Amino acid sequence: MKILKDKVAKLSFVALLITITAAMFYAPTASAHGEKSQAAFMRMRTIHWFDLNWSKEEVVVNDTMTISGKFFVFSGWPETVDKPDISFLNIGIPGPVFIRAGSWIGGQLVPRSVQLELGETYEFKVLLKARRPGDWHVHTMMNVKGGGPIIGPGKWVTVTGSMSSFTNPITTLTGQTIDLETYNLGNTYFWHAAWYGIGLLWLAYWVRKPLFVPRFLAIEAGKADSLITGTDKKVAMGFGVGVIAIVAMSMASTNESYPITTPLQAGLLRGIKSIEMPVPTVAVKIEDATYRVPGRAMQMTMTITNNGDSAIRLGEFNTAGVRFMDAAVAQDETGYPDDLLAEEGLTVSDNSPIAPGQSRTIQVTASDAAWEVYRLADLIYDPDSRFAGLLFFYDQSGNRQMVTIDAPLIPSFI
Ligand SMILES: [Cu+2]
Repeated sequence: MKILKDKVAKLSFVALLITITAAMFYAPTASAHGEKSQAAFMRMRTIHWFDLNWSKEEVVVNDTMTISGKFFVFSGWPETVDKPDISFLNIGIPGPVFIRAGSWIGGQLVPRSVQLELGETYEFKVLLKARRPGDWHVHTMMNVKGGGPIIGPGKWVTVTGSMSSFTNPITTLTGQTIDLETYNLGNTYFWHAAWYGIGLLWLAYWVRKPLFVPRFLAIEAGKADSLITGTDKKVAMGFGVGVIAIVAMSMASTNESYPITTPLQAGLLRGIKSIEMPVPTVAVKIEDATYRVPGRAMQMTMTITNNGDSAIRLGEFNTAGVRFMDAAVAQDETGYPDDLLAEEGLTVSDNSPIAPGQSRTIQVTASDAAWEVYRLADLIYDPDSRFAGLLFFYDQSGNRQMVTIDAPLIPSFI
């Protein structure tokens, strides 16, 4: 009976080990990012990305591409999300399929976190170098401490070539040129294998002995002391001393080989330059906004007042990276991702030019499957159903003005 219990215990232990190991090595390829599952209010009321440009749709391994554009840090930032006091400009991709060779906000290199101000618009650029061939969805992204990664629009980019030719050469501060892709990789493999081996030896020593149930019974019977023999103590001490000796010796030899090391740099960059946006001469008041669930359309009644000196028309409504456009006024010429572009998604009851000094109340409908596909309509189930976005107005000579809107959204199920 005792032997049987022991066998079962050992087998269970081995099975557990196999399960854990399998879980570590099994990592299926993710085909999407879950960008659609990020709460709609997070995408609509935090960072508004616009004027985006992905410089290439196809890149060869080792070649570079840039993603550039602007983002507006929404003034009506939700109370439930920490303010972007510590933010990091990032790119949302499935793992290191590109490396980020550099990123800039307002022309300043930002390898660190930055402090962003609500209500400001910033210009940014990220330089990427292709590493792994495949079709990848490349998103803009802002990591906000206390707010999580806030994902921006994504576009499919194809990387061609072969990953084995990828190099990432850099010159260290001591003048040595190394390839970060393969630098000291042998060392990494060696230490992983070495510690794994030592761990297995340690396990093997103890697994030979009676395991859980017999040990439990021995302890219950008050014979706990008999479970650890003199040899056990010696072996354990040997392992302890050995491990400390290996760490001390390898640390000494590392210090000797690399006398100069600097820690990874961290810290916060303040005073990042934002774009001086002209004060809009268009005033927009949202009278009401409803979302019609069956029609996948949002309808807004808004009063637009033109305080400027040239006539203007509404050309675009942009929210969560989805662009609803009135093709008669504005078209996209940047190759914006199709699924996020509703070229004729904006219907305006009267979109004739609004003359200077004039005020007009209009019905604006933004309709596209993107409301459902991108799950923005989930907003209506929030306890604070508000939407927000950017409106772009154009005058006859093509000048653009940006106005932000922020209002409650009432759903309609009929
Ligand atoms: Cu994606």
